[in-house]
Amino acid sequence: MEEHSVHVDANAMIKKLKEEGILLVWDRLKEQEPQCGYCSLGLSCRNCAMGPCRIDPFGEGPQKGVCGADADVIVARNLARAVASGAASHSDHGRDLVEVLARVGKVKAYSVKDAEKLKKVAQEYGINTNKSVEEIAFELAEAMLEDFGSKKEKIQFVNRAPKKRIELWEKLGIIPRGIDREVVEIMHRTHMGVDNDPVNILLQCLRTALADGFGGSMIATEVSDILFGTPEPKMSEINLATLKENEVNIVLHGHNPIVSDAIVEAASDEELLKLAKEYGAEGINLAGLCCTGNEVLMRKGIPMAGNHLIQELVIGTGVVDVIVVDYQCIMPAIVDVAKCYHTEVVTTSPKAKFKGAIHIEFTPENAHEKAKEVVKLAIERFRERKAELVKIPNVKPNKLMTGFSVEAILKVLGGTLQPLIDAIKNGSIRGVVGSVGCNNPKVKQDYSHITLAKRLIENDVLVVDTGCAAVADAKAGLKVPEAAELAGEELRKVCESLGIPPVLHFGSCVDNSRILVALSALANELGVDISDLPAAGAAMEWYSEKAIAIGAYFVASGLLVVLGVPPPIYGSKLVLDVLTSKVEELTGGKFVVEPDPEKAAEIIIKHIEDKRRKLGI
Ligand code: BF8
Ligand code: SF4
Repeated sequence: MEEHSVHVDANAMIKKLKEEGILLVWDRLKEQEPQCGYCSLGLSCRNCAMGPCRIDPFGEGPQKGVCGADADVIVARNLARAVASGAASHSDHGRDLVEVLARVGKVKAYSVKDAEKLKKVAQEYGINTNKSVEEIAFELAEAMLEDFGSKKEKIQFVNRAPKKRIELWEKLGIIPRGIDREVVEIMHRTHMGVDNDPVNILLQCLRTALADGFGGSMIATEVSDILFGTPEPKMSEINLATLKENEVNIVLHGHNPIVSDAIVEAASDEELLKLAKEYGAEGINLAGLCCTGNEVLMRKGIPMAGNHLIQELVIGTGVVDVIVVDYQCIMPAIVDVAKCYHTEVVTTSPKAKFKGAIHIEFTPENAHEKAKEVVKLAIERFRERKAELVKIPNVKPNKLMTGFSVEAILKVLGGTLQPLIDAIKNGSIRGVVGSVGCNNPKVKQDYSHITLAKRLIENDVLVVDTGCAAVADAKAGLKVPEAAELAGEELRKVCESLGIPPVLHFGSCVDNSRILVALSALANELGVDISDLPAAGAAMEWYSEKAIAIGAYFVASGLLVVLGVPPPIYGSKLVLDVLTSKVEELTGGKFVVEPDPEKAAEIIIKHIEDKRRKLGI
C-alpha cells in the first residue's frame, strides 16, 4: 500500500493505529469514494426547498434547477458561500481577539505585550495615543469593531495596499465596506432569486475575500501581536517526537492564541509542576497542532507536533493526556480516537462544542483559572495512560527557525527593505512566493508543499509560508539556516549573509495578512502595484473554505495563485474561465489549478521571470 505521508513519524503512527483497528481520515475518504461528481463540479444546489437540484454536466439531463438557475449561477453561488464561510472563520477569530483587547487592564490573563505596535496601529486608526495603554487598547478595539459593521465605505487596513491597487478596487467596486457586511451580502445574494449574474457574484467573492485579508485576518494578526508579542526569530522543534514519554503532554489545537497562550502560562505554574511531579511526571510538555500551534511557536517557540493530518495520529502515540481545542480544522474524529486511549479532548469555545469532549469554557475573565483547570486535568489523566498503547515514533525532532514577522524581517535587514529590494533587483532573489494552506487526504501528506518549496528555493525564489504548509516545510528541514545549502547559489548567499533559512515562517493562516503587508510595502517602495511584483501564492494541499478565501484575496491583490487541489468550479466553463483567465485583466491575478508540484513550480518560476522582464530587472 502506498504510504499516506512523506514523513516517517506519520507513517509509523498510521501503521500503529491501523493495527489497533482505528479508522482514520484516509479510511473515511475511501469509504466516501466515489465522491459525488455533481458536488465535485459545483453543480448541485440545495439553497432552497424547491430543490435540491443538480445540473447534468454532459448536457443530456437537466440544465436548469427548479428555479431556473443554470450551471454558471449555481457554481458561482456555491463558491461564494465557501468564500463567505472562510472569511467569516478568520474574521470571527479576529473579533474574539478584539474583544479581549477591549478588556485589557480589566482582566488578569491578558495584557498588552507590544505597546509600540498598539500605538502604531491605533495611529493608523486615527486614535490619539497620548493616553494610557489600556485606554488606547479600548479605543482601538472599538474602532476595529466598527470595521466589522456596515457604516464605513472602506475598512481601515485597506489603506495599507498600494494606492494604485486601492484605485483599481474602487473602479471594480470591490472595496470591502464592513467585514460582516460583505459576508452577509454573500448570504443574501446567494439566496434564491437575488444575484443571478455569475460575474457579479464572483466580484462579491473578491470583495468579501478582501474583507478577510485586509480585514478580519489582518486584525487577528495585529491584535495577536499586540496582546501576545510580535514574533521574533527563534529556534524550536517539530514532529511527533516533540511529545515526551515521561512528561504530562498537552496538545494545543485550533487557531486562536487566546486559549493556547493562557495554557502556556498555566503550564509553568509552580504548584501545577509540583503536582505533576507528585504524580510521577518529569514535567509538563506542550506541543502545538495546526494554526494555534503556529501562533505559540512563532511567539514563544513552543514545539509543534504537526499539521492537519497529524491530529488523529498525535493521539495514537498514547502519551497525549489532554488535547485542548478552540475552533476550526478540528476533526470531530479526534473524540473517537481519544476514546481508544486515555486522552481527554477539551473544548473551550461556546462556538465549538464536540459530542464526547469535556467542555471547559474560556472567557477573557476566567482564562487564567480555566487554563490551570485544563493543565490539572492533564496531570490527572497522565496517571491513566495505558502503557501497552504508548509508542512515540522513533525519530529525532526536526529543528526549525520561526518568528518571521514583517517587523522581524525589517530588523534582520537593518531597519529597511532596501537590502531585500536590492537583492530582488539584482536577481539574487528572483522572486517571493507565499506557500499556504492545508493538508488534504487526497494528497500524500506534505509531498506537494515540500516539493514546491524545494524547487522554488533551488531556483533562487524566496519562500514564505504559513499554516500547515509551514509545518510541512519545517518537517522537511527547510526552515533552518543550514537549509540555505538547498537553495540556488544566489539565494544561498543572501541567506547565509543574513543567517536565515530560504523558507521563512510567517505564521498561522490569519498571518497570510503579513504577506499582504510585506508585498504592499515592497510594491510601495518600488513605486509599483502588487501585481507587478515577481511574486505568487500557492495552496498545494488545500482543503478548507478558509483557503478559498485566502486564494481569492491573493488573486484580488494581483497575485497568481496555484491550487494543487481542484476547486468545485469545473461545472461552469464561465466561472472557470473567469477565475483562471479573465480575472487577470481586472486584478492582474488569477488562479491556476495544477496538482503536480513540479509543474506548479515551473508555472510560478515562469510567472516570476515574466514579471521581472516587465519590470526591466
Ligand atoms: O487555518 S492551513 S488545515 S490549520 S485551514 Fe486548517 Fe488549512 Fe491547516 Fe489553520 Ni489554515
Ligand atoms: Fe434548485 Fe434553485 Fe432552489 Fe437551488 S435555488 S435548490 S437551483 S430551485
